[in-house]
Amino acid sequence: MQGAGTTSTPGAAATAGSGDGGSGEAVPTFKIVLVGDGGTGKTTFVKRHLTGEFERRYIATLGVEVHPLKFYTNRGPIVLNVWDTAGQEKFGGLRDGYYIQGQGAIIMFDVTSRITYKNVANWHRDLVRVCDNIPIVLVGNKVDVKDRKVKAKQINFHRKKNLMYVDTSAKSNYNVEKPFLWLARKLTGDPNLVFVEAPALAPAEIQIDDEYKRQMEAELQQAQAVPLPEEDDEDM
Ligand SMILES: Nc1nc2c(ncn2[C@@H]2O[C@H](COP(=O)(O)OP(=O)(O)O)[C@@H](O)[C@H]2O)c(=O)[nH]1
Ligand SMILES: [Mg+2]
Repeated sequence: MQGAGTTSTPGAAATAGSGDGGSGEAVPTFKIVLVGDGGTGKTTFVKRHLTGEFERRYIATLGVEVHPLKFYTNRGPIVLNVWDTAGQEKFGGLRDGYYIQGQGAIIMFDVTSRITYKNVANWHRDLVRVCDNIPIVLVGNKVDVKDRKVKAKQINFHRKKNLMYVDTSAKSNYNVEKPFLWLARKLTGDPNLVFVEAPALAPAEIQIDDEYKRQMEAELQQAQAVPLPEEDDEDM
């Protein structure tokens, strides 16, 4: 860590009230909200990370499950408390209590369902209405499905709003740690932060072959290199 000025790092305030894991030193802890349409794979995704499964707690008044995901980084451990709904998003928006004091967010859609991508704009609007200026990752899940309906070149929302984008497959563990690595870098203000231990994950239920991964990564890279179309929100 740097000397002077560390108290004003983005994560400093978040350490208050966090557990010390028995070491006597507070582990920096951040609230991450997970949003997106029902059925996109949010719960499956957060449950891949076994440390969060172990200590998850249910907040009955809000109908929320909080998964404390612990990551070991070159800067020491950090905990991302990931908030997941009990399914309320299927019936409309979420209450402000879900978003309040969110320090980072993941907006998930399902690459096999166009409507879930269209609704990303609504989730983003609801989120930033309460959480102004927090790091947000857009996640396109279920990329293991070959009949993909939302292709890399159609995914532009993040480029207009300055979000990170990640392709994931929760069922195969593909890229499931990547959104958290990006958030951890933003929240600590250290772009060079790395995970020094691979997070413990539930065993993959399906496999994506390496050739298919390479192809997806190439398509994503190409799509990001193309200049943004001017008004393409509706023309998917
Ligand atoms: N093929 C595939 N199915 C997935 C993936 N992630 C989740 N699912 C399935 O999508 C459905 C909805 O998942 P769930 O986690 O309940 O979504 P949530 O409503 O957003 O929490 C379930 O049947 C999951 O098994 C994935 O990466 N690939
Ligand atoms: Mg769920």
